[in-house]
Amino acid sequence: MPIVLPTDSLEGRLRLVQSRVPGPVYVPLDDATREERRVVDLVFAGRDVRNLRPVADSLRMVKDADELTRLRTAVDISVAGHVAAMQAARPGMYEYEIEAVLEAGFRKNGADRVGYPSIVGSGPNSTTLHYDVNRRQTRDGDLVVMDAGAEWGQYTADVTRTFPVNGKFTPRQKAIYDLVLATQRTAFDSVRPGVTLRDLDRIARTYMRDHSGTLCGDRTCDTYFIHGLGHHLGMDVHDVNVPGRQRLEPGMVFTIEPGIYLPQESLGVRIEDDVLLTAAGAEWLSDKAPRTTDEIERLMRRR
Ligand SMILES: [Mn+2]
Repeated sequence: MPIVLPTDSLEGRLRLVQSRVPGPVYVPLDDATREERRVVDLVFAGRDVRNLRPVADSLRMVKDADELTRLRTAVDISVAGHVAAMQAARPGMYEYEIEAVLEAGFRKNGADRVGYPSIVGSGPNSTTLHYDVNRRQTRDGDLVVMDAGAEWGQYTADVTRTFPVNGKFTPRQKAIYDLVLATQRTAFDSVRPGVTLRDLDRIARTYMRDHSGTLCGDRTCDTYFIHGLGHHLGMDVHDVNVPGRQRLEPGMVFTIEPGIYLPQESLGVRIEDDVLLTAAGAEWLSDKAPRTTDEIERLMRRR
C-alpha cells in the first residue's frame, strides 16, 4: 500500500533517512540560497555535507550505451530534417519557411522537440551568432546557416549546415567554405583520448590561420572565427564540463564547429558535427548530412 503524507513532512522524512545512511551527504549546493544553505546545515548538522553537482555532472560526461543510442537517434533525426530543408530551399523563401520544413522533418522522424531554438540565418543573418528570429526573406545568392538539433529521449543533437539557397556555391563562398571544412577535418583528425577541447581549438585556429592566404583580406581568417570550436553534448546542447575532467575520454560526445563570419560580405559559414570519442578514435555521428560543397550541391539538384 502506498503511504500518502503531507508535503511539509518531507524534510523530517529526509532527515530520518539521511540519519540512517552512513558516509557523506550529497546535496546540490551550487544554486542554494542562504536560507536553503542554513536548512542544509541544520538538517545535516555534524555530517560531511558535499556538493552533489560535480558528482552528478561527472556522471554525465561519459555516455553509456543507452545514452549513446539516444544521442545517435537524435542525430539521425536531425540529419533527416537538415536534408529535407536543404532540398526544399529556394531563393525567395522566408527563413521561417525553411525552418518549418526542417522542424517538420524532425517531427516526422519522431523528435520530441527541438533541443534549442533553430537558427536559420540567410545573407547578412548568416554572420549573426545565435540568430533565431528567422523572419528574413532569402535572396538568390544568399548563403544560409542552419544550426538546429532535434531532441529525442531527453538527448539533443547539435548540427549546423551552410548551403547556398539557390543550390550553387559561388567561387568565393566555396573558397571560404572549404577552409572551414578543412579546419573541421584537421581538428577531427587530432581527436584522441587525452587531448582537451582547448587543444583542438588551438589546432583548428592555427590551421585556419596558416591556410588563410589572402582569403580574408589583410587579416587571417581565424580573426573571423569568433566563437569556440566545440562543446560537450548530451541532455543539454551545451552539456556539462566538469573542471578537472578536461581531457577527452572514450564515451564523451562533443561538437566540432569552426566558422568564418564576414559581415561586410554578408557571408557566414559554420559547419558543425557531433563526434563520439571511442577507444579506437573519433567517430562522426552526424556525417550522413551532406557536408562537402559537392555533396550539398548534388543534394540540392535532386529536389
Ligand atoms: Mn553547437
